[in-house]
Amino acid sequence: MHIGTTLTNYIIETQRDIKGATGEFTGLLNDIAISCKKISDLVEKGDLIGVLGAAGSENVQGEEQKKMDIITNEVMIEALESNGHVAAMASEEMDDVYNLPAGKVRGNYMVTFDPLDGSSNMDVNVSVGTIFSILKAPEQKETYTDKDFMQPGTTQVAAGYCLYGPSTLMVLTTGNGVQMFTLNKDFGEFIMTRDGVQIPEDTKEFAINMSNQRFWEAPVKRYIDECVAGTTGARDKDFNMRWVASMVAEVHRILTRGGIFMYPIDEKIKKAGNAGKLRLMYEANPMAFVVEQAGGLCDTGRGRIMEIQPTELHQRVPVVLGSKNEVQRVIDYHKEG
Ligand code: AHM
Ligand code: MG
Repeated sequence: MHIGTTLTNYIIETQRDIKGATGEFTGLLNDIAISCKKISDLVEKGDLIGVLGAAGSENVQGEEQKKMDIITNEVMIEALESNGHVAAMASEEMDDVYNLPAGKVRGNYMVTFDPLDGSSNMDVNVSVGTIFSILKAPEQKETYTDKDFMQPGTTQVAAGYCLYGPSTLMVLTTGNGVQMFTLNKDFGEFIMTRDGVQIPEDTKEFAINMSNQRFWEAPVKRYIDECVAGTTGARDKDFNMRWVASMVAEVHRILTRGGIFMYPIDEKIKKAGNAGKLRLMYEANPMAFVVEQAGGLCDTGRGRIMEIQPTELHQRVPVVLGSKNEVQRVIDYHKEG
C-alpha cells in the first residue's frame, strides 16, 4: 500500500497511529535518516577519504575501535542533538550516557545506538550497519543517567537498522509491522520498497560462529550438530550455513529469506566475565523488536529478549533469533537441558 512512498511521508502518515506521538517523533526519525545517509556516504568512499583502519583506542568493553566507529558515532550525535527531539543518548562507542550540552533543547525521546555494527568488516569491504532503538524519556530534566535507560525492550517506541550493502537500506518498526526503505542516492531519499515483511516460520539456514564450537553449552551443541547432520541425523532436511560477522547483515538475510542467527553464551565468554557477546540496549533489543514484528522470535534460549529488565547500559546477552519454529526448537532444547 505504501510502496514507493518516502520514509518521511510514511512516518508522517503513521505518526497518527502511534500513541502520544507528535511531530517530534517524525523529526527524530528524520534525524536518524540523515545520519544514516551521511554514514552511507562515508562507508562508500572508504579508503578514498582515509577512514579505514584502527583508531588506536578501545571502547568501554575493551574492544579495539576503528576510525569509523568514532566518526560514525560523532555523525549520530551531531544529527541527534541538533533539533530538540532527543533527551539523551547512549552508544556502544561511549562509556556513559551522552547528555546534551547546556543550551540545547531537550526532547522527549532517548536513543540508543550502535553507530557501525560489524565495523571490522569495513576494512574488507563487507556489509556493515547502524542499529538504533528509541525509548521515551521518563521525565523532562537537564541530566539523564543510566537509570533512565533501564527500560525493557517491550517499551521501545521504534527500532531498526540501516544496512550499508550493495544498496543502503533502512529497516524500521514502530510496532506496526516491518518496513524496508531503499536509499535512492540520485535524490537522497529513502523509498519504501517492502511493507509488512514476514520471516518464514521454517528455515534450512543457520548462522553461528563455528570457531566457538568447543566452548558451547549442550543445548546449542545439540541443535547445531543436528543441523550439520541434516537428513543423516534427527532432522528431515539438510542445512546451509552463513556467517557474515555483521549482525545487521545476518538479520537482514533472515528478514528476507528466513534463517536462524545465534550468538550464544559459551565457556569463553563466561571466562571473560561476560553474559553474552552482543549488547542488549543497542543490538539485541532493537533487532528483537524488528524480528518479532516480522513474525519471528528473539530469545536468549532461556527467555524473551525484550522482557529482560536491563541493569547496565552495556549489558550483554545471549541471542537466538529468526524463523519461529527453529528458535522455538533451540528454546525447547534449553528446557530439556
Ligand atoms: P561490534 O558491535 O563490535 O561490531 O560486534 C558485533 C558483531 C556482530 O555484528 C556480529 O554478529 C559479531 O560481532 C561477530 O562476532 P565474531 O567476531 O565472533 O565473528
Ligand atoms: Mg555492534
